[in-house]
Amino acid sequence: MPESKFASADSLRAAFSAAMSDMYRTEVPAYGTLIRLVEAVNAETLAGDPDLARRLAATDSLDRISAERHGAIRLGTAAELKMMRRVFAVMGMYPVGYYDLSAAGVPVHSTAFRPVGDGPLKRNPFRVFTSLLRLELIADEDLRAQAAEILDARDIFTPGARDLVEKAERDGGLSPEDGVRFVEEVLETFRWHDKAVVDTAMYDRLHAAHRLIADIVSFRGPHINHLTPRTLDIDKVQDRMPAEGINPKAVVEGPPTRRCPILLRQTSFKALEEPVGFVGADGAWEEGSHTARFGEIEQRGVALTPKGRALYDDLLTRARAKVRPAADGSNADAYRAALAEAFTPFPDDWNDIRRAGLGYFAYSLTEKGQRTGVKNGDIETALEAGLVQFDPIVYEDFLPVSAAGIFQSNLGDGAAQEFVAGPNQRRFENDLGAPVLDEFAHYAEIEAASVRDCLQAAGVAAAE
Ligand code: OOG
Ligand code: NI
Repeated sequence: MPESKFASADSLRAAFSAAMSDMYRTEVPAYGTLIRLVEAVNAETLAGDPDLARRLAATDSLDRISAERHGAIRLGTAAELKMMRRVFAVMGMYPVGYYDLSAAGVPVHSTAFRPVGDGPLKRNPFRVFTSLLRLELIADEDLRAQAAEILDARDIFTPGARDLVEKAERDGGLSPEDGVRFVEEVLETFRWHDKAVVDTAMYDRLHAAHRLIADIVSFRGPHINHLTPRTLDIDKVQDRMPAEGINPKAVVEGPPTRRCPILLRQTSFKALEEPVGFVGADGAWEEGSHTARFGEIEQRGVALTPKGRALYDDLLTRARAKVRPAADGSNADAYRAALAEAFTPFPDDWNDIRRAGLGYFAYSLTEKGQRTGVKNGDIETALEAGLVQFDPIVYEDFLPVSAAGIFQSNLGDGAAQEFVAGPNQRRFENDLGAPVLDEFAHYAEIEAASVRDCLQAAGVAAAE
């Protein structure tokens, strides 16, 4: 079959993301409320800032501004992670970054499956933050063995999904008809199950070991635990959640409110307690509940260099040493103030950030640069002469401290736990069956390519 007969990976990802959004809105009505609030605030923000509206219209598609940017799942075994990598690859989503959450008391490590490159990100930015349980962090050996046995007995993928992944790998793509089936089959893996595969006694033991372990081990599949649209004003959405009847987590994760946004800010409404049937005697279901699913929002800024990231980490640590945000929100104002104060050393002007080597930027020729070309190959001189301009490169990845904050606020205040384990990227990549892409190297290459393009295009223009 010629390549043009295949559904594009971007279109499959777009269809998958839309199907997930529909399913999640139906399953979790509070999420539908959040989406409506985000849409309202985005519309207000655009109406109040025509300049922003113009810039966004040039780079994004405005009608999809509130579409989901990411979701998250938690897997139980290496085999599940490996297969998930193959599933996501069909939709043009590749593992980027390694996140060790054990440092923050969560017994998982993670990557984000995401589109790589400007074109695919623009066509559909959907990514899935994917965590793998670190069973070795369960201290109770007997429980660890039982949990492993329960996990080994399940298959989270439908036979149809497995067949279509093999077909896509064999043929190099899927026909549009197969693509439709593929999305339907894959969606099943992310569906909520209100019947557990364990009895209450086992659930309670898993839960006592860690609430997340119960969430991963007790069900037939890794239900999507949240979806995350993009907001243009995260502080406003956070403030307005209570009036809409949804309960926000105590504080917005990430950097403080700034003129020049950096990295990623996120917040969520707290996970809902939902009814679940546990395996009872004689085939009966015992009524109980489980708390896992929530809704989140995000606002992204410039990707930071290792130097910028080190400064960010240092300032965040300082703020948190001063005020540790409590899950009940009792010191939220004090935390916000400490955060804002801690970040004063971080420049809040694009050119200062750029010149200090703290962020990644994409360079392009100005109109004048296109006319006259760049005479010498120095980008700084060309900038000063108004031949070249720069734009921040958006951070497309995640932050371990923020992720831990999102996990924790949905696990309850008492859930923090100490684990004596370091990061283990090699083990993770082994389980994944592939290396993860280094996000810093990736952003550095985007920046370098933009410089090359400028100078080359300029060379061509000058020679004409
Ligand atoms: C994932 C939490 C991390 C984010 O946005 O940082 C995450 C989870 O709760 O499974 O999604
Ligand atoms: Ni998230």
